Amino acid sequence: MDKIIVTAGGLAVIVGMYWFFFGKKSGEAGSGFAREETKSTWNIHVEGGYKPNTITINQGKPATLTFIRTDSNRCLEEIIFPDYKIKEYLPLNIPITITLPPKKKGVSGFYCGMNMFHGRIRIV
Ligand SMILES: [Cu+2]
Repeated sequence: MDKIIVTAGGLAVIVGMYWFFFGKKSGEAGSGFAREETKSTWNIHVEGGYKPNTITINQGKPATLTFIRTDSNRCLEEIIFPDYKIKEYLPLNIPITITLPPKKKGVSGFYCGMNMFHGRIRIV
């Protein structure tokens, strides 16, 4: 009888732990995803890289990205979106707006003229 109680108790602990970890993990993933902001208009500050360097946009909805470069590093004066065949010059302190037509879901990237600084575009 004692053995059965111990086994049942052990099982309850295992189930509890499973519920705790699994439940918590899926909850975190869910809320983490919900917290991820999806916008079609983004302002990106170019200063020692791209801030933010990951943006989330909606598929099929044109996204307007405005870049303002305040970093005099010439490395950042050019921006390239290889998937969209877009190459733009970012003058210092002058906002430049780029419109992207996000056709398919997934992750796309952009980088500076020398491929040193990177940004990510998530299309959801
Ligand atoms: Cu560069």
